[in-house]
Amino acid sequence: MVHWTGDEKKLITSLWAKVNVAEIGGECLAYLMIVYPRTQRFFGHFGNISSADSILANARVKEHGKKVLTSFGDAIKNLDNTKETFAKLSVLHREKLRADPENFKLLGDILITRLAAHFGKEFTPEVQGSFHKLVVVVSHALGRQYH
Ligand code: HNI
Repeated sequence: MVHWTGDEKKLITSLWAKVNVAEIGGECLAYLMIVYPRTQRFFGHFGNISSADSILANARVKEHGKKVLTSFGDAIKNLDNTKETFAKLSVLHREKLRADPENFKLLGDILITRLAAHFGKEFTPEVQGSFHKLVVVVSHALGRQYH
């Protein structure tokens, strides 16, 4: 089981309290699709995703990105319990969506870059280290039902 120090928990929750989930969530999903075009195939039913501009302007991408990042926030509320928190979603992504778990890691990396862009100096190496650990933990929890 993952162990979180009190400091890590504090760094994560205090930054997360300032995150605009709708804005950063929309950006994360849009940049995932732009930087890793192979991921676009999961979202072909979202309307116009034919260029970077259209992806960034796409309301369904924004809406779904918000949903994904809100769900990511559940991990932060349940840091000691992420496997259970994502058990159902893991099954959904495997069975219904057939999303390769590698994609969870890619989204985690994009999230780190967006947090760095929004928070600048406030995104210290300690904060970044804690978030890096978190994205790995979330990606393992979501990928768990694949094994
Ligand atoms: Ni994901 C639906 C959470 C990463 C592809 N995803 C969801 C839903 C949640 C969710 C919540 C809505 C479920 C429901 O309707 O009951 N997804 C998460 C989280 C992460 C993640 C927490 C990572 C942090 N999902 C990804 C990735 C991909 C992905 C990386 C593919 C590249 N997810 C999907 C697709 C859907 C989805 C596809 C269905 C979208 C739709 O509405 O049609």
